Amino acid sequence: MKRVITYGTFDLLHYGHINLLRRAKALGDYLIVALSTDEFNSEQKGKKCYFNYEQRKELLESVRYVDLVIPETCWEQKRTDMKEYHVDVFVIGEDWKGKFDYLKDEGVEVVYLPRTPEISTTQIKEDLYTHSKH
Ligand code: C2G
Repeated sequence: MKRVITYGTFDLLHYGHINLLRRAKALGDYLIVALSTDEFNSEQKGKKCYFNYEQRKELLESVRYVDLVIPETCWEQKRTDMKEYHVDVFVIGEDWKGKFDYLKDEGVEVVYLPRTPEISTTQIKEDLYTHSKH
């Protein structure tokens, strides 16, 4: 049982997120998503989410590639997560390339995947705002 983990906010869930989750799951048999809490988003990531943690969690749990959703409450939990959840592979978008190489010290394979171009939660919000003006 190869266990994969990824981390993120996943607000306004879109096909870019799904592309990431599908590829992450393909690297193993069991995919854990550490979902950024509302507090972590606002205090540490400077993100204001449209959907709250429970709503984002429910959406992710409905995705066929996702086996477990856990809270991401701080930057530092990754090392302990690798041990606690017996993780084999850490996956994240390549916008984070190099930032989590230290997890290799925990015996974990670190994989950065290409992002899906042209889609982002920020872009969706901007487009909706622009359209609402016309
Ligand atoms: N993503 C992607 N393509 C996009 C948008 C997002 O592949 N067009 C990926 C990101 O690279 C990330 C995941 O989808 O791997 C979730 O995206 P975000 O919610 O923006 O995640 P982020 O805020 O980068 O959180 O501790 C790590 C952080 O929690 C990562």
